[in-house]
Amino acid sequence: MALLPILRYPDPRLHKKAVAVSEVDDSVRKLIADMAETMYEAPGIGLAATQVDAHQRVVVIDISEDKSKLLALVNPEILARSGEQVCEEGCLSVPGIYEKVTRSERVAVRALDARGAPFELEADGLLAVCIQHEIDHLDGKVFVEHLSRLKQSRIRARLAKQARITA
Ligand code: GNR
Ligand code: NI
Repeated sequence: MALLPILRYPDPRLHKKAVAVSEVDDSVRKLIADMAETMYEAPGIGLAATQVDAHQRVVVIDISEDKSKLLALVNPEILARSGEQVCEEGCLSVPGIYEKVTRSERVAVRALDARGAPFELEADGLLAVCIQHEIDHLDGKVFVEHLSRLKQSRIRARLAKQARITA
């Protein structure tokens, strides 16, 4: 396993659209394992392949307290959605920034698992938020793009200032 570097907003590579995985082979399983290790180490509750500059439709999620429920989603698709919820979101690619985003309360998702077998999942609450946040990454969208232009430019300014301080 290996820790992978995480791209930081506003890196333009975060806006690439990931392509579907044609076959879940050992290289995809290695990507899943490395992404899981990277997510746990960060630590985060989700990670999309886009964030580690691998532009394939692969996501890992674990919202459990004890890091015991790793979920790997290959080619995830939202089949149905309902309701609305507002959650304060953060992102490993936008460190230190937390903002409220409105998303669907409940989603039904279809994906392939790490063996390539299809499965369906119904999620609500934080898991539903995380799935939507990660699929956005695969489509090249970072959560701050759900916010107003004004908030986005303030966030870019704050990140640029942080980068100057840590440089
Ligand atoms: O670790 C993460 N926490 C989080 C909190 C609220 C809503 C979404 C997330 S996902 C984020 C990890 C990440 O950046 N995934 O892409
Ligand atoms: Ni994110």
